[in-house]
Amino acid sequence: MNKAKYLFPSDYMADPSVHVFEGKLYIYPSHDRESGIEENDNGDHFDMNDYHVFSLDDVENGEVTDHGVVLSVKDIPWSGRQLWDCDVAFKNGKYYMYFPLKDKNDIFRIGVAVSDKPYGPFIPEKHPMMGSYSIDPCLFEDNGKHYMYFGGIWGGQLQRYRNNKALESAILPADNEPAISSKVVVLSDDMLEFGEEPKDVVILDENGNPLLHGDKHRFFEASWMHKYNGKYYFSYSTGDTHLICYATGDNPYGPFTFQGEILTPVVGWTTHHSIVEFKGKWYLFFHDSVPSGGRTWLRSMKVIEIEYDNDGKIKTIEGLED
Ligand code: FUB
Repeated sequence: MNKAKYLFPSDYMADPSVHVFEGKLYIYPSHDRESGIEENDNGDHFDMNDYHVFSLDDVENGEVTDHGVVLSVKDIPWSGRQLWDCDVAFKNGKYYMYFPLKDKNDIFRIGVAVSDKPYGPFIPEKHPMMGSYSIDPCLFEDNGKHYMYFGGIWGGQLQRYRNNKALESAILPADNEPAISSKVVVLSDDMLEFGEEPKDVVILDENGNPLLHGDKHRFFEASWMHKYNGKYYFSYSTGDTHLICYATGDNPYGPFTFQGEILTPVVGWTTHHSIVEFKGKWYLFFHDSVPSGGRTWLRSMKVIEIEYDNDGKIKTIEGLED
């Protein structure tokens, strides 16, 4: 499969987080909609208010099943607005959906909702996770522990925090200062809270120095973690430079060394992905805004196979801008 294909042409879905549960691929996307809010740097135009779940049992020939609405803003007791990129983890017979949502003070928090099935419905907890902030949770299981990677700058509000504490006012670094990092945290045994203080996911260049804020490859949002041949691959979006990049490390906390670009810019401002192995092949799930004529808040899910070389380097996918 060397050509990207759209997964669900009949509605706008973005930020696909994909896992294998019960032998099938389950896709947990954001559900884009036209709410009439004008585009701005705060991302107010991404005004989503529910999630659907999708499944498929064969990427190349399978039918995509839409399991319908599994969680809505109106059912979340602490909700303000904007359900952004979610993800799901499995433990001891239960599925846990993690979602970023602005609370009633317009601050992004991360919430949890629980189901007995991978396809929901998911029942939200009464409060957001204690100490949670920012957006884009990604769940990764390794040696029996569940890790959450999260965070995003600009509209994702990560620049409002340092060392897990809210600042008096947001600070983006200067271009020659180290970039703001994604965060990683082990979850508590019951999966409902952080099990420790979140730590920085530091990305180093080939000389061992942290990537700088002015680097076009620095972290912006859309954290994803996967493991290939015993190595940990941290991948992410560079936001305003529109790339999906990756860095590798020896353990889930890093540090990670920058390796390269996985996906060059697609149509639409955002780019966001997940990487998963299924039936012996590796796939990149992502989105673009081609079907909506470039409207960046109306995105469509796609999938393409990825390839590694003998050194474990991922071959860059380019030329999907049209
Ligand atoms: O879908 C809303 C936001 O757009 C996501 O949380 C970001 O990663 C970007 O894709």
